Amino acid sequence: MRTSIFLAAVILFGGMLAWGQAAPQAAKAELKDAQGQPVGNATFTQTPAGVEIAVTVTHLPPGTHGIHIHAVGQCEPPDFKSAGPHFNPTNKKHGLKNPEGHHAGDLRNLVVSDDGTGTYHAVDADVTLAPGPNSLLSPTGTSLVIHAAPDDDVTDPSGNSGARIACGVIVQQ
Ligand SMILES: [Cu+2]
Repeated sequence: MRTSIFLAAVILFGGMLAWGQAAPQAAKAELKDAQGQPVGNATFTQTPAGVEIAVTVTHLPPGTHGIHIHAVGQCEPPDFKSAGPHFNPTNKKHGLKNPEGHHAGDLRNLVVSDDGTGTYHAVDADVTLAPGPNSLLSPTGTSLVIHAAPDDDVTDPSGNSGARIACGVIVQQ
């Protein structure tokens, strides 16, 4: 009896240790434009409510831009097609306002001021930094992509947000 309690405690403690090691708490992405120039960075922090995303950008066209998490951790300029479609592990339709949505990688728009700078903050409840299907740190990776035009939050699968103008691979910090 005493041995089995001891064993249970060892297994529980070992499991907690393994979980602690396996669950990253932070990630980052360095954003570059189609010419390969740095245009900002993003941090991703695990919280109980989801992944908190903080983005700072510079040297981008003023206005409203679609911003999403895309399904592949590759940012090959100039078109960044290598980043794949929106991160969508649950096979939903695109758009935060789409009744059949939304992609886990869908985010509300980023606003860039007249001087080309912008800051952005969001919490994405549909993704995690921990292992699993919704992980931003999956084996194929994920990336953060900024588009030329605003996301209309309904058009599947892209939000009609135009060309990809900046991209950064999301990596564990
Ligand atoms: Cu996108």
